[in-house]
Amino acid sequence: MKTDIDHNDPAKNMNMTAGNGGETHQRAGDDAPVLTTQQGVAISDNQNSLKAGPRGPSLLEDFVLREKINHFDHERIPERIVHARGSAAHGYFELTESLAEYTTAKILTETGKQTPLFTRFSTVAGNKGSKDTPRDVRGFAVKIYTDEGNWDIVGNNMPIFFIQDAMKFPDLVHAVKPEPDRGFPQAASAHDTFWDFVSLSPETMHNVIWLMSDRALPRSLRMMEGFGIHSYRLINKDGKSTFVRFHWKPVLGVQGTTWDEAVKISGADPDYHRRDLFESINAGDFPEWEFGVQLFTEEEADKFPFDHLDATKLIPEELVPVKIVGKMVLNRYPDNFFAETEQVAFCPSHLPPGIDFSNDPLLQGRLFSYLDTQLSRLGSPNFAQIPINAPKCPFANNQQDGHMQMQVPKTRVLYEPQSLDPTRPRESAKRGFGSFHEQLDDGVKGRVRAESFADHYSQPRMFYLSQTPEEQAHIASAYAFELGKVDTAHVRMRMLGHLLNIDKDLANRVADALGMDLPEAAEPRAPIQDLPESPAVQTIGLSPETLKGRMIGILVAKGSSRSEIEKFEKAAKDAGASVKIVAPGREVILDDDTRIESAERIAGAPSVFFDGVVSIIMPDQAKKLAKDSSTLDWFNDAFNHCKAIAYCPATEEHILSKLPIEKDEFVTPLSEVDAFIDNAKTRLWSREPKVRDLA
Ligand code: HDE
Repeated sequence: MKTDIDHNDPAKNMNMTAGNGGETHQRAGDDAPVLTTQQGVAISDNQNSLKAGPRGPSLLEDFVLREKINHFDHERIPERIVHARGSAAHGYFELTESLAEYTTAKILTETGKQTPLFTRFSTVAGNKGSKDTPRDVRGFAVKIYTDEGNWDIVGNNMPIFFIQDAMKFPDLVHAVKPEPDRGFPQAASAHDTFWDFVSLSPETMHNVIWLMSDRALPRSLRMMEGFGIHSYRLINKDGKSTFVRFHWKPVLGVQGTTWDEAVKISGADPDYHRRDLFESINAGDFPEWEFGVQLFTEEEADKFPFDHLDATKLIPEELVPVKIVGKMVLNRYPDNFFAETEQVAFCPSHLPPGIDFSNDPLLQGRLFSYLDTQLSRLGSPNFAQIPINAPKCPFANNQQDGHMQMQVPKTRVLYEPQSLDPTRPRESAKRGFGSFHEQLDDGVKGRVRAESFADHYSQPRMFYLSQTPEEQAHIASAYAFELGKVDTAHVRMRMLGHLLNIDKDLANRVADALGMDLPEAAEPRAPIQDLPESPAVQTIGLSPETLKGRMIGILVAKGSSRSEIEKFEKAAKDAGASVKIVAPGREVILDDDTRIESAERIAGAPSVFFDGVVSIIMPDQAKKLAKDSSTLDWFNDAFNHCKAIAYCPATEEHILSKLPIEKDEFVTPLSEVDAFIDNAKTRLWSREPKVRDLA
C-alpha cells in the first residue's frame, strides 16, 4: 500500500519558459538532446510557425512547419480489414519435448532454447478504435523468429472457423461488419446482416455457437486458449508426414465474463484487455501458455466421424489428446504501438522447413490473402524489412527495389543462375523448404465442396451438450439477445430452424425468450450424429479456482482502518491476486492519519473491473456513499455478477441494507478473510438465476 505522497515534484518547473503563445515548455540546455527535422537540422522554436510579422500570414518557406504537418498528415495506414483492434507483446517460445520423430523443424526439435516471438491478440469485427470486450472471436497470432525463418501461427481463440472455403470469407466479413448503408453497429454480430448470412449458411453453425458461448467474452487475453485451427503437416527426415493441430493453453486457465459485465466494461474501459496485458507484464506477472499438438496420421483421420480438412470441425481432445511440448511466455510490452503492434504482418504461409500445409480449402485461400493484404496495409512488398517483421536469422535473396527498400544490396548480381559472384546466396535442396510429396487422387477439376464436409450440426450439438448448465443458459441467452436485435422476422425464424437441429431444448429456450413459435427444423444435408461429449470445450468448467491473475478491489474512504485494509491486501496478494484501492477521491486519510493514494476513484472503477470486492468504510462515509449511484452499482453489480463481497458493519447498515442483496455464502463480513479469499477464486453461479432472467 502506498503511504507517502510527495507533492513536491522539483522536476516540474525545471528549465521552463513561457512561449509567446502563453504555453509553458522546456528548452534544451547545452548538453541535452535537441529536437531536429528529419534531415537532422536543429529546431529553434517548436511552438510558432514562421510569419510575416506577428499578425501576418505564414510563410511557405517554413520547412519546419511543412515537414511537421506533412508527416502528421500521413501518420495513419489502413487498418486491418479484419482483426483491426489488437494488442501485442514480445516474449519467447521454449520447447520442452522434442518432436524429432515427426519433424525436422529445429523449433520443434531443439529443447530448452528460448526463441523470441511476438504475439498479437485481436477482436475480429470492430475497427481499430473499438472496444476490447465485444462478443466476438479473438485473433491469436504468434510470430516466432526461428533460426530457420519466421513461423507465423495465425490462429484464433476458438478451434474452428465459420466457413469451409475461402470463397465465402468476404461474404462473412461483409455480413458481420457495420451494415454498409448505415455504418453501424460497430463490433457487434447482433444485427440483421450477420444473422441473415449465417442462417443461410449452415456451415457457420458450429462457430456461431462458440460465438454465443462464454469463450467469446474472455476475462483477459491471458485467459484464452489459442488454436491454429487448420490441420498442418509435420515432415520428418524420412519425408514422412504426420497431421498436426496447434494449441496454446493458458496457464491461468480459460476464464470468461458474463455478458452484462462485458457490456459494462466496454463503457468503463474500452481498453480493458490491453490495459490488463500492459499492467500484468509491467508487474512481472508474465502471461504464459503451454504449447501443445494433436498428432494424427492419415489412416487415423480417415476414421474420424468428420473430415479434418474442414475448418468448421474440431478434433475432440478426448479423441486425440493434446500433447504439451513447449511454452510461450510474454515478458515485454512493445516499446511503440505503431511500429510493432500495428506494423506486424502475419502470414499463415510463413513456415520453416519441416512443417507444411494441409489441403484445407480455407487455409489454402489464406495463403494468398495475407501476403496480399500487407501490400495495401503497409504499402510495399518490402514490409518484411520492417524490424518487427524481419527474420532474426540471416536472410538474403534477389528481390530488389520497390517502395521503402531499406537494404543496400552490395552486388552486381541480383539474379540466378549466375556465375559472376560465388558469394551470392543460392538455393539449397538440402536445407530449403520442401513440400510434402502428396499423392493426389485423379479428381475432376471443378468448383466443388467435398461431401465429407456436409455435416453441419453434429459438432455444434456436441458443443452444446458438453457445457455445464450455467454455460448452456448463457448460450441460450446469447442467442436470444442477438436474435432479439434482428428486425427481420424470417431471419429469426430461420435460425430457430437450425437450433432445432442442434438441440431441441436450446431451440425451445431461445424461442420462448423471443416469444416466438418454433418453425420446422432446417433440412440437414447429412445425418446428425450423437458424438461423445467433450468437456474440453467448456469455459466455466475449465476455470481454475485461483486468485492468480485476478484483481481484488478494496473500497476505502476517509478514516478507514489501515490494519483492515492491509489484512485484505496481504491475503489477496499472498493468494496471487492484484489489488486496487478504490476511494471517493485519489487521496485518502486513514484512521491513523496517514494519507494513501487510491488506484482509482470509485466513479471510474466499477466493480466489473474486479473479481471480488471488499468494503472498509466508516459510518459517516457509508452514509455519504449510500447516496452515490456509482457506489450502489458497485455492490449491486458485484452481486449480480456472482462475485464475492466482503463488507464492514457500516457498509452493511447504510448500503447493503438498501440494495436487493441477499446475504448468501459469498457475501461475508470483514472478519471472514479466508472465506472471502476462497470465494473470490470463483463465482457463485447458483446466484445467477436469482438475479437475471436467463433463457
Ligand atoms: Fe484471417 N485475415 N482470414 N483468419 N486473420 C487477416 O490479414 C483471411 C481466418 C486471423 O494480428 C487479414 O494482416 C481470409 C481464419 C488473425 O495481424 C486478412 C480468411 C483464422 C488475423 C485475413 C481468413 C484467421 C487475421 C487482415 C479465409 C483463424 C490477425 C489483416 C480464407 C485460424 C492477424 C491481415 C494480426 C487477419 C484474411 C480466415 C485468423 C485480410 C481470406 C480461419 C488472427 O489477410
